[in-house]
Amino acid sequence: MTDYFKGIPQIKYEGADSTNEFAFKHYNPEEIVLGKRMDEHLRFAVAYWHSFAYEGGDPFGGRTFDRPWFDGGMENAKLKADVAFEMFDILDVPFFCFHDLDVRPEGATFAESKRNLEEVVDYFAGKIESSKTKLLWGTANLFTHRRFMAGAATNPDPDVFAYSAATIKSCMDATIKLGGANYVLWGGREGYETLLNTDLTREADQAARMLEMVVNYKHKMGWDGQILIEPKPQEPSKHQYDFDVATVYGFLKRYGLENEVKMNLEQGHAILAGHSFEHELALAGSLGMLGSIDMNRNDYQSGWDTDQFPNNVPETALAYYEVIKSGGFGQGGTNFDARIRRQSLDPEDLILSHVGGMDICARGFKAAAKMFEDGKLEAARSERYADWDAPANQEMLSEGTLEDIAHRVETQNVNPEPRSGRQERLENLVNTYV
Ligand code: XLS
Ligand code: NI
Ligand code: NI
Repeated sequence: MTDYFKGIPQIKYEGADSTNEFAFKHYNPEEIVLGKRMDEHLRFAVAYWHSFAYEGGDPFGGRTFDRPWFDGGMENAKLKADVAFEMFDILDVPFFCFHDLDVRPEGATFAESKRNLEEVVDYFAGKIESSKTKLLWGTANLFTHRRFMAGAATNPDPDVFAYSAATIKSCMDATIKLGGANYVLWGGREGYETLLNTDLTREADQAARMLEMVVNYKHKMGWDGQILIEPKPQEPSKHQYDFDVATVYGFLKRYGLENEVKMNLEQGHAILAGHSFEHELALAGSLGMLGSIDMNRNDYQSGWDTDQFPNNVPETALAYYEVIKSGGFGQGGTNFDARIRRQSLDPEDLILSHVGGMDICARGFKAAAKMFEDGKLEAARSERYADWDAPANQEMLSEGTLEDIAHRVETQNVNPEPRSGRQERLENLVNTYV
């Protein structure tokens, strides 16, 4: 036991009337909703990078946090792991997620970095054995070190492509060894700073080749985890290739990988792409591409990817509604890709941010479940399209030709009568749940 969280109790569900800061008011892991426990629906995960590696920096200033595991080598990596698993335990969170760089010291060579990762992974494996917390997903950090400044798979330098492939292999090995459920690829620098020096055709082919090798390796290892791409339109790149769900789907189709890869969707990234989170989720659901989510929110004034904890029930309700509609998470989950603000210095802040986030998600989820069970929204949606059931209309979608349709419109005097879209009525309906 470290003494990092000393005095902080295990967080328990106490119900909506509780005034205890260190308690869940809405997230009751055992509560049965839609026939399943809440913890099995939501599958919460803590993001290692934000909670244990983030130092409090912003573009104008460096470290504000004072964590005893910052700086230094393997001893501190293990101290960090000890504290991390203590936090998982306090929150009773079923999963965590990590990048290689979050958990191990960077070595002087690739081989040394790999050995460091293996040592930490062995340490994690020991902890996972006696912990309730498992690995939701692993990933490689292919964006922080300067070698990746012009991309990883899409770099003009083939040595960077090779270094990235080797890094991905070691991170997939770590994920598989730890029993992870998914492997995520987020290409923060797979894009460009200026088109003037960029060959779009080559870079797309390189990205596809890397992904194909990842998929092949997954199959070779007989691993049943999901490979997930996480879309984001920009930041840190001026333009990122995996812009949004639609773009990623087009890319996967172009290279024949659409049945091998799904997506990890992030609230803040959807907003940066000019969409709502529910748009991205609905489209992924419709394409059969929804794998997992990164839950957070951006600051709506600054326009940056500020990775704050969610705190808006109506927004999370609409997001979870789409998740429920597409059949739930399966192997995915709700990863808090969220960090506390740089003035939130205390160990309590780390805990209570997650408590609040989990409660907000639980409220949103329960509202969404109720809305789904009642079926009124879906009934209204179906009714809007009901005329398509008529045989003459079905025919337009199958063998009808332009000439047939033109003939029918003319001879039967088809004359469309506009109908209300009822938007406000539907908004009112949704507001009865949230
Ligand atoms: C950054 C991304 C990153 C991925 C994992 O914006 O959200 O945190 O989730 O590499
Ligand atoms: Ni992000
Ligand atoms: Ni993310």
